[in-house]
Amino acid sequence: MLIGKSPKIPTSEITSETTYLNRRKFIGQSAALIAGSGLLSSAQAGLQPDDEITPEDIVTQFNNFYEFGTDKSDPFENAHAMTTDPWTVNVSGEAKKTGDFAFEDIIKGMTAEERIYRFRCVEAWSMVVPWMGIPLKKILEQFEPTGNAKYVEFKTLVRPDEMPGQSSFFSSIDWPYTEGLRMDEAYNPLSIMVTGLFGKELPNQNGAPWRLMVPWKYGFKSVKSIVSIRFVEKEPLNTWQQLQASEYGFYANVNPAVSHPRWSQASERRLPSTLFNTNRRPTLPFNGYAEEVAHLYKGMDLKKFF
Ligand SMILES: Nc1nc2c(c(=O)[nH]1)N[C@H]1C(S)=C(S)[C@@H](COP(=O)(O)O)O[C@H]1N2
Ligand SMILES: [Mo]
Repeated sequence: MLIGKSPKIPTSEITSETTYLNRRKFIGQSAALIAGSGLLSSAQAGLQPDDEITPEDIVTQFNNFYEFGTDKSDPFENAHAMTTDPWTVNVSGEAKKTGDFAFEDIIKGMTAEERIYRFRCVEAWSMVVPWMGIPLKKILEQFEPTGNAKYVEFKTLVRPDEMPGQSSFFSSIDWPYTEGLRMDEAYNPLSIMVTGLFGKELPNQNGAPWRLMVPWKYGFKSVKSIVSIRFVEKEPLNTWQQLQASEYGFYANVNPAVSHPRWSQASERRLPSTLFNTNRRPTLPFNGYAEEVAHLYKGMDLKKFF
């Protein structure tokens, strides 16, 4: 039952599931489909001619969600234990409207749009995912952030009895998983809150009931299962920077010219890949979205602000 958990999606905007099951479907074809369904052209921004949608079983069974374990298969195996209804979100900080809100009330009257985005993990694998989402700006504006709100910080649920990774002796993460964006990044039209994928409700392992998606940044910015939104004046300390500041920064813009200290970022491995066909392709600046976002970083040394 979608009501109360996910915004209603007009059927005209849902591409039939059988389309997605066609594993060899190229973006060229899906672009025609999008045009036919009247979606925004921004849905296609950044896609390259040889991009094709990653098979659904990879998108939903090869995950990073350390709250459920560190193996790529752990989230799919363990995340069903997370209860996402009811879901309360605390809004705080530099905004006129703060407090506890029911997830359904925040997204009431908003429509999830399909956005097919390239998705690049800092570990150098990549996918192409048909997300369903709501522009982040639309969501944040309703809380009327004040002039002091320079950044927005997001936090994931903490519930160790449903999230085995949070009570693991081996975890060095200081929960909750925390991320943040500069307000102008958050208000960029590419930034969305994801509530679904492949035309369906968002699976737990992908960050139900909603997660962030900023396609020009490494995947760790896209914080899952969000329960806290805080408007702040100072740059938030995000989880991966807190863990290893020499390897992970705040900005995390996809950048072939800035290597991770332990591996190059010049190329990426597009899933599905095998030992014999690693399916490597060059990394694109801002993950292919330079035209839409490069202006946000004018005058900044992106080797320093990595
Ligand atoms: N709460 C939380 N959010 C998270 C993570 C996590 O471990 N915990 N992993 C991040 C990383 S490193 C990546 S690559 C993406 C993976 O998203 P996906 O599993 O939906 O592909 O989620 C990001 N969001
Ligand atoms: Mo990642």
